[in-house]
Amino acid sequence: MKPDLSRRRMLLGLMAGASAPFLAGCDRMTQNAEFGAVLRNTEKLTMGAQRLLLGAHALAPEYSVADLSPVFRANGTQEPDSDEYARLREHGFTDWRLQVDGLVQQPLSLTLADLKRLPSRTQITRHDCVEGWSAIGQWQGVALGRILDLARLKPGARYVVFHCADELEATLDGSGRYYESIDLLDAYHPQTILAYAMNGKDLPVAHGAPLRLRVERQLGYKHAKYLMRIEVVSAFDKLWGGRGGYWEDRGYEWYAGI
Ligand SMILES: Nc1nc2c(c(=O)[nH]1)N[C@H]1C(S)=C(S)[C@@H](COP(=O)(O)O)O[C@H]1N2
Ligand SMILES: [Mo]
Repeated sequence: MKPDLSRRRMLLGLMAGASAPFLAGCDRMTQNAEFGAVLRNTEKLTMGAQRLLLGAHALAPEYSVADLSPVFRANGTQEPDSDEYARLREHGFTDWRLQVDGLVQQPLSLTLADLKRLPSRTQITRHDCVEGWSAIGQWQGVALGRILDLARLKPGARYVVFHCADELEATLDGSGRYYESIDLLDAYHPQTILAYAMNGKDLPVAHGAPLRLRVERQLGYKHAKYLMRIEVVSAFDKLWGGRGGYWEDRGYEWYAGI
């Protein structure tokens, strides 16, 4: 990336050169029609590449405190129905750990305090549920990319799987457990955070305490609540229904772009 950017700056400098005295020596070169055409084409190529990249990293709109929804509906599981979760909740989630494993060089086991010590991002965004409702909320948390950097990805890493505490459908084999997955592009998106606070307070149980995913350019069901474990994988086709998520296994799209 760096060489491209400095090359671009150099080219822009050259193109502005006609009026810059210290570049006067270049005038003859830039006036040469052929050389000018090469410069213009390179510029177009560089801009095209940048636009492509920017497109992939486009930010979801952010709002102001005045836009916050007075009521933010809770959807899906409102409280995981397990003794383990009840115990964690009773102890204020001090015993809770976020496991980070799979294709990483350094598996992690992080407390809520560990996560809160890392630099955080706060964003006010609109949540869009596929069922046809939206709400604007403020989320604070740590960039998922930062956690992945701490764990150091192994070659072959392509997707991040989120394993949740709740079973949305009671099953004997565990296939009713909520899970989700995103690719590394979304995982490293600047607005993709592991949120521990909502509207300025600790994340309420109904909204995924103690930690949930915010992946702002996708629909609500991608935003896994009640995170327990993050697993880095090369493919998710062997996991549960093989479609990369609880709702995906039941027919929803894996890429739920808004
Ligand atoms: N673990 C878990 N995560 C989940 C769900 C769920 O049932 N369990 N529901 C999803 C759906 S469909 C939506 S719209 C949002 C709802 O988030 P909210 O309860 O904070 O509104 O969480 C998503 N993440
Ligand atoms: Mo949803």
